Amino acid sequence: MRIEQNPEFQIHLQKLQSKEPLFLETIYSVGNGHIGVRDSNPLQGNNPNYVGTPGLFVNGFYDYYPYKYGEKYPNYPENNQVINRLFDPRFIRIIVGDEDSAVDSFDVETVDKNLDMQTGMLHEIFAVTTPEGKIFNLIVQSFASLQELNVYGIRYGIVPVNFDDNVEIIKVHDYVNQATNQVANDVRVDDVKGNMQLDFIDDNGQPSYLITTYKSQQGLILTFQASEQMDYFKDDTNHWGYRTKYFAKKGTQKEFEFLFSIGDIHPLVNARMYADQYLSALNEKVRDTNFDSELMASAQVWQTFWLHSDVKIGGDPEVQLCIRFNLFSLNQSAGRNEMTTIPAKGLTGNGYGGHYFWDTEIFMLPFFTYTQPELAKKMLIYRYHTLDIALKQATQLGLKKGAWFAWQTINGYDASAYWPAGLAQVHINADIAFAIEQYYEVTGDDEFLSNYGYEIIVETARFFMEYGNYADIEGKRRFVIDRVTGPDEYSAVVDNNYFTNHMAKFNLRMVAKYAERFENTELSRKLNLSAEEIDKMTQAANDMYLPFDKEKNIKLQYQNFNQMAEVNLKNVDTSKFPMLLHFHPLMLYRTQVNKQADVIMSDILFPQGFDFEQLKSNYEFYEPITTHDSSLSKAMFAIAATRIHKDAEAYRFFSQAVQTDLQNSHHNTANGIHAGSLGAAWEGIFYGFAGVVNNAEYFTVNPRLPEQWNSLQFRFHLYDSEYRFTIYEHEIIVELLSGKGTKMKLAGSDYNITKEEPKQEIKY
Ligand code: IFM
Repeated sequence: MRIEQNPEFQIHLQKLQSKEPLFLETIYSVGNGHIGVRDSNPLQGNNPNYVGTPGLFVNGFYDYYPYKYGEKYPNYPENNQVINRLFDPRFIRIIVGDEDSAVDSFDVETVDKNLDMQTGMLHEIFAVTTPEGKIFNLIVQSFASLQELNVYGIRYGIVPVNFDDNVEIIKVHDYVNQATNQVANDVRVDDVKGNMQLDFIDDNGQPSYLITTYKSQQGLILTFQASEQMDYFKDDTNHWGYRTKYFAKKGTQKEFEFLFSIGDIHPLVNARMYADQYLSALNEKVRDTNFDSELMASAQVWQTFWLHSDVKIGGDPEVQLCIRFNLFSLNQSAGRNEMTTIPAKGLTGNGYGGHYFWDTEIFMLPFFTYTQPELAKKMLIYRYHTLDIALKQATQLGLKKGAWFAWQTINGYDASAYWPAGLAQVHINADIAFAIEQYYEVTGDDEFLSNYGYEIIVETARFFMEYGNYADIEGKRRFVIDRVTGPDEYSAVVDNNYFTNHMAKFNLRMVAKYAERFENTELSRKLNLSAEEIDKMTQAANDMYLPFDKEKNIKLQYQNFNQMAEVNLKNVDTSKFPMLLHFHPLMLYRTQVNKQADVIMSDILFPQGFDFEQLKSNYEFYEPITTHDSSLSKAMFAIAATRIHKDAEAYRFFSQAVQTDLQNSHHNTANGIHAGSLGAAWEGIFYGFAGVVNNAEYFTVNPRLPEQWNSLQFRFHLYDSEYRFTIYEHEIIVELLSGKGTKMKLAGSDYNITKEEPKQEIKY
């Protein structure tokens, strides 16, 4: 199979405005949800003075680092969890004559880079000059296989430009705790170095390692194979590797390829005890194969991905490229083993310690739920695997019942050192329940609901029953949820955050909605869920206090929001953005300044029967006081703007959101992609410009394309079927591609898309 390179799928260096090396390390990362490899300088990636964060991330492979608190109160997390950065598999040592890249400083200039998103292959050319002036081109091709998630391949080509001489290639990886010279004066970055141990596994004919963590007690096995012309060696200092020496001729290219097999994560004892067994399984994956055939197998999986998940935009090539990069990056980051999900930075950096947040459920999963539901399911099952921890966490913190999911975590335990913007974001519980219901509404997957989903729904609803209470407000008995932090992180520990209460209300209602089907089942016995408890939940949902300012016709972000000091953002010095890096948190919390969409989030997530004027008031009130310092914000305002027909603003916000990483618009892509923002951009298209509303009873599409676009095309799954939508300014074409079809409301009218009538062309 040969895949023709389609220019629309290439991230070519020339197209990028920034050429800053750390930014490029992120943008040109390759990954597959199990691993991610940053795009380091291949000759210097293991140099202690190298400025950057080169290396390999394995999703879920982390260690604990004790938090040092000035004042530590009960139940603060003892430890941070930080994703480990393993050695840099791109690193290679090249000796030209008597000059050695590991000792002498070779000058490495990037000539060109291209990431082919169709195949997942990164192709790079470097011009390398030795101190004595010998020049050679180093061509590097690499990929993380989507077919075989353990496999990473790299191929080096060497072409002498101005010399004939002996060249020696040495590929050794003998360290794990690599220093980073990245200066991180930013609360969003974890710059811990790592604290792993690397043991060589004796001698099975290729370099193989057991890498273990100290505190989290994890282990993984890793091995790599070289193409035939390389010799396996083990030197006096016990370093295993490959080497070869040859006489290089000017203008002649010689290639060397390596396939890494990077194992799954095991408990440390198992990893030690069964090392041989795990190793032989890993060997299987790279034996009797080569770079090209593994790349082709992986490229085929990428092709399938694009077939089902691509979004085609006519008339806006820049946005087109950005959205493709976003979808590509999301797919590169998605955990596929039910024990992991998507870190906020994907597997492209150690920003936020590699933690998982609500970003996954609210901003990224919708894309997967509609286009690769089986993958969304796996990531939701990850949450199920942390349910016991969430139950334990709730009781440890003093609640009688319910699950209190971690605000940010890898292993399920909360890892937020700063609880006002961390653990206090209890909306995470309802966010997870929301994503479960959304997955269920899109797939009708009963088995998932009974085996995993409903239990989470019940336990998160119990959380809100425990955390909230009744109070008299404006002469009425209301269910209130006090002392929480909503999505907006420039307000903290507030009473009755509209978004949180709204989400909790729906979480509580879900229990009754699905209760009947679980009556007298083993699950209901396990949950010990009585009719009385369900009634109380439903009652609390009905009595939920949702603060509203009638005069302004706005949903109030929280109960006392109107009392906070007003700030005109136009008067704030632009060098003070993002504000979180310049102001004490209290100076933000006491004002009406927002970091990100908050009230607007509930309008976006619950669009059914929305009130145009009300949404417009919310938008016009909240947008001017929002800094959009969070990359999750603009796409949400774009959706709201589309719904209230502020088309120019919608496009402006959307186009800024969609380019968050490719244009480095938050100036910190160096620390990793903003995976939530990339997913939010897809939502901007799906819920915004295409106008999709799905409330299980009806699937509706009400498009409103930006004037810059001639057309929009995408596919998605609904129940057992797959559809393709092609939208023009005044026409929707819907095609049933598989399955039996369903009823839909398209541009205000009802249609029945069936096998017999699989295509409809609707003028609107
Ligand atoms: O989850 C987000 C939060 O909403 C804003 N601060 C960063 C977090 C991780 O992306």
